[in-house]
Amino acid sequence: MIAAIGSATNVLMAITQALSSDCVASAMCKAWMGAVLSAAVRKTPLQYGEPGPGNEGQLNMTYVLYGHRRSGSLAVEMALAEIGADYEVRDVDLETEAQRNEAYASVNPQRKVPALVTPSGETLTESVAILLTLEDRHPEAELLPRDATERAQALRWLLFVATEIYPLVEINDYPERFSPTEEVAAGLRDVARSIWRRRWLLVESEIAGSPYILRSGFCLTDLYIAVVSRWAQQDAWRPENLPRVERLTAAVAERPVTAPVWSRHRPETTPNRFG
Ligand SMILES: N[C@@H](CCC(=O)N[C@@H](CS)C(=O)NCC(=O)O)C(=O)O
Repeated sequence: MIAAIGSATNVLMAITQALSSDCVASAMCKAWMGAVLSAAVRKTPLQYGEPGPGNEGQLNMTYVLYGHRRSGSLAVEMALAEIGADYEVRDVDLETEAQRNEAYASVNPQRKVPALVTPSGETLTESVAILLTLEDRHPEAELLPRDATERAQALRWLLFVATEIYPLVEINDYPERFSPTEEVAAGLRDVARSIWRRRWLLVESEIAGSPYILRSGFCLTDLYIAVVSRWAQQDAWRPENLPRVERLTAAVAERPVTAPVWSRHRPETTPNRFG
């Protein structure tokens, strides 16, 4: 029975991924996938708990990460893995719009993931703030280089992706939020995707290391690039146009500590889809 649920889930996930590689299912498939996946995906090995009153703010020896598969919480989860921290993930099912629930608003009033509750009970939101806080509190993990010049470049590209690219995904996923009519929404999504591609080409041309963004090697900006670059339904365009981003992502997906996290979120890319 469990095996049957597992394989049905895999098929559903493959369909979803074929239809939409976004951090959120596309508007078209969101409705029916939401109904099916809310039942099926929760039985996958991710096994997130339920967000809700009483869960947040508790003193806990572990970090509690509110997130959803393939979303921005993946970058935070990989950083926690790099640190070697104990953490628990609670699913906020974006396909069923669970982020809109009042219970989740008490964790993040902005109703987005990720949110991280620290072992001392503080709630952090905003993916970059979370990553930089983790880096600050766990310097031994060397999530950013010590060298000031390299560190500046890491921050530069982290912030570029966070501020110039990540926000476009809301327009891609929810164009109706920005548009008075459906027609305008469709056009807006196309514009967002074209800006998306232009900005990623810029990142591509600035990848100084091999395979990572910095010459000095891996840093948390690589986690961010790997996660965000998968979105906005660019699976057909990306490999040919962003070969360095693809190599960087493959390297992140294969790092010993991040590989299990990556493959839970994106089983379709492992093993070795990136060659
Ligand atoms: N600025 C926020 C953006 C977070 C964000 O847009 N998260 C997406 C998932 S990748 C989300 O929760 N979307 C749901 C929604 O917009 O309703 C951050 O960096 O954490």
